[in-house]
Amino acid sequence: MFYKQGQRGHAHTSPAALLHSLYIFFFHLLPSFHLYHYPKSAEFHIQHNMKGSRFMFLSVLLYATFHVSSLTDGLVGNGNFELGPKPSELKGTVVIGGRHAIPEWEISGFVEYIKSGQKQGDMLLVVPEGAYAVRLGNEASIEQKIKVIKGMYYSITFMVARTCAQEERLNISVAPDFGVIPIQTLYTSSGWDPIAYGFKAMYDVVEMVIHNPGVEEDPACGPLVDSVALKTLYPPKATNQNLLKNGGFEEGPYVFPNSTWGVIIPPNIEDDHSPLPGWMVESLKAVKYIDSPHFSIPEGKRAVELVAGKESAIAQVARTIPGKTYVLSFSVGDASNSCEGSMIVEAFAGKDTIKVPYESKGKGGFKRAALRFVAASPRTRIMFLSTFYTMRSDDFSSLCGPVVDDVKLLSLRKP
Ligand SMILES: *[C@@H]1O[C@H](CO)[C@@H](O)[C@H](O)[C@H]1NC(C)=O
Ligand SMILES: *[C@@H]1O[C@H](CO)[C@@H](O)[C@H](O)[C@H]1NC(C)=O
Ligand SMILES: [Ca+2]
Ligand SMILES: [Ca+2]
Repeated sequence: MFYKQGQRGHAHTSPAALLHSLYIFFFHLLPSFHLYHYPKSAEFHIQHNMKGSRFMFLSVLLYATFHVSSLTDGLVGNGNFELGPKPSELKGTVVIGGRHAIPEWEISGFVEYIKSGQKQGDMLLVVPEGAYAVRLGNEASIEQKIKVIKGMYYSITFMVARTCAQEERLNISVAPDFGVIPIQTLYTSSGWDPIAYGFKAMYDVVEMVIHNPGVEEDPACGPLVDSVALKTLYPPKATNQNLLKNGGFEEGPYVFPNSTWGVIIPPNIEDDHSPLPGWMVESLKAVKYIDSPHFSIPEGKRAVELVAGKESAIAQVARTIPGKTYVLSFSVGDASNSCEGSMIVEAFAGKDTIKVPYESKGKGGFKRAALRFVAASPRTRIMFLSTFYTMRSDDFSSLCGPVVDDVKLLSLRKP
């Protein structure tokens, strides 16, 4: 859902904040309910486990809270930069009107306000959404203060496009978290990528800063940024139905409703908070988070596409009992995005591994696979990667790969 600028503020009026805190409060009180963070299952579990008006009240409250929280999901104030500086605050494209020239944002350094269709030399600048975006030149940054709930997890999704040939990077930070995201590999051929970043709110008001740390000869060289959106994350817990958290990838970053490109999840840095709760993106390159309105998804509404061969992997550490036998089961498929050919997904559980071949016709479909193993230690690392790089048959500049979804880890009673 997109919320027009100004509306976000209403989502944080005190009743909403109160309900939100109540949610956190009850969440801590009720660990034994196996409370998934989806409204339907929360209701279901509570009504099934307990009867009586007190618990009906709870389920109503939880239901209400979920609805309130969803109001916060969407663009931040003027997150699409459609509101711009006054003509007097611009010199050509360069914003010269001071820190507050772009409504809702605070800017510094060499910031340009770019209109769609504008040319730079022979190059036509692409604006990902609407008619305007910003370009962050040398040492440029844009920041916005956001009201959040202290202790909760959030993800930021924004669109970024490279405009010059050299290496470009962005440092996105919400103190004390920060992540430096290289904008070298373009994962989509549209010229821009939706990128996700996760953080844990340490204060009630946080400062989100997007900064280009580069210093180039041409001060205007730097990435274009547009469509900055925020989503609250509800990190799911492991249950006795699944020893892995968020095994179906249903909880994850904000996906723009009309973006057909999925969302790029860059590799985590140490101590980072993943925008894909439970999972870490490892290695050098990103994975792609895909949604059911635009892709074929094995289970539920979300899944992960391994787009960068052995250079990207997703992992999670599960609690296990040494000597006990476990079964790791999962779906391997294709996203119905013209990603064709022989694919292999490698799954790891500690030192045990399985290679799962999948012949993709690029039209959707999946199969189940399972790895049985005996745990060697109290913590077992579960990891998935794709053996090969694959390119879309309709678009040789777009990386693609096998889809992984519905990952389950269970212990076997009789080994
Ligand atoms: C999505 O579509 C809406 C309505 O057509 C439009 O206002 C918005 O700018 C679009 N967003 C993106 C990211 O393309
Ligand atoms: C990124 O930004 C954070 C917060 O402003 C800062 O502490 C960190 O040093 C920056 N890192 C780089 C590589 O620019
Ligand atoms: Ca825009
Ligand atoms: Ca799923």
